[in-house]
Amino acid sequence: MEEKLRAIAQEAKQLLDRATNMDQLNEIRVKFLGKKGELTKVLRGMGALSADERPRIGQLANSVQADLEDYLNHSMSEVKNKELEAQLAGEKIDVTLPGTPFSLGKNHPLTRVQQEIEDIFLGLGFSIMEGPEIETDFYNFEALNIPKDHPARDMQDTFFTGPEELLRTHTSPIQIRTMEKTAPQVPLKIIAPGRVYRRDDDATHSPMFHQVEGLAVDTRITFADLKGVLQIFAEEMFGIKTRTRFRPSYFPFTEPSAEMDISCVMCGGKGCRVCSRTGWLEILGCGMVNPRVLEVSGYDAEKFTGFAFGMGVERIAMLKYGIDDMRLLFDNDLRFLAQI
Ligand code: 2NM
Repeated sequence: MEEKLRAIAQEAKQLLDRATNMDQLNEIRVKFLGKKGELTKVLRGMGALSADERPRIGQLANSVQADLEDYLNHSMSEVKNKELEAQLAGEKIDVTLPGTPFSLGKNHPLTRVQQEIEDIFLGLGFSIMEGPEIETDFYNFEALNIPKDHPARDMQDTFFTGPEELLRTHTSPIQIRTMEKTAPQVPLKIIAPGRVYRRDDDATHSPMFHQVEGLAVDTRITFADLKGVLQIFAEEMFGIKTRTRFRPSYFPFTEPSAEMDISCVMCGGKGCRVCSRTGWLEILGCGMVNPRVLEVSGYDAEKFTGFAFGMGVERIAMLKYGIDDMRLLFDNDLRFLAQI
C-alpha cells in the first residue's frame, strides 16, 4: 500500500509537470484527487489494513494528498502566469507608432480678422460691447441723427421686420445704448463688433456683413486723438510701414467726418491694380461725434466730445488676404478657406 501511494504521487507529479493548460490540470485533479480518483480509492481501502498499520499508512496517505494538492496549486498558478504572459505578448502595442492623422481645422478668416481688430483695440484700452441684431428705428436711425428722408431709411436699403423694427444696418446702436447706460461717466472707450444687414448683393456687397465700430468720449477729445488711435490701428493691422491719410467726408452722426485711407498693402503706395494706381486704399469712415448724438445719449455736448469710426470686417479681410470677390468669404468652400 505504501508502494502504491508513492507510485500514485510520482505519476501525478510527472503528469502535472507535463500539463500545459488548465483543462489538462483539471483532468489530472479528477484522476487523482476527485471523488473516484486514485488517491481517494486508496484512502477508502484503508479499512482492510491491520490496526497497527493503519495509523502509519493513514498519515502517509494524508501527507501525499496534501503534497499533491500543493503541487497542483503550484502548477495551476504557473499555467495561469504562462497564459497571461502569452495573452500580453499577443496584445503588445508599439506606442511609438505614428497616430492616425486628423485635421484640427481653424477659425474662418472673418472670425480671425474680427478677433485681430478686437485685440488691437483691447490693447489700446477699449472694451468690447455687443447688442441686438433686431433694432428699433430709434437706435438705428433717429438717435444717430439720420433724418426721416435719408436714403438709408428706404426699404431698398434696410430690412424692416415691422413699422418701427428692423435688422440693424450698422453697429452704432450698440454705442448709443452704451452711452445711454453710462452717461455722464467718462472716459468711455468701446468697440462694437457684430453682424449687420443691408439690401445689397454683388461681388463687393453681401446682405449680411460684419462691422467693427469704435467710440471714445471724454472731456477734450480731439481729432488728433482720433488720428493717433487709427494710425496705431493701421500699423498693427497692416504693418509698421503703413501710412494713413484722412479725406473730408460726410456722415449724419459725425461732424467733421472723414474717410481714412492706408498706403496700398500690395504695392506700398507706388500704384497697382489693387489700389487702381492711386497708391491708397479706403478702409474706414470716422469723425467727431455729432453733438446732437451726444445729447440724445445723455452727454452734455458743452462738456464732452468724442470720436467714432466704423469699418467693414469683410473689406479688411479682402485687403489682408488679397481676395477679390466677397462671396468667397460666404460660400464655405474648403478649397478656398484652406488656402488662408
Ligand atoms: C462710421 C463712421 C463714422 C460711428 C458713430 C457712432 C456713434 F454711435 F458714436 F455715433 N458710432 N460709430 C461712426 C462714425 C461710424 O462708420 C463708417
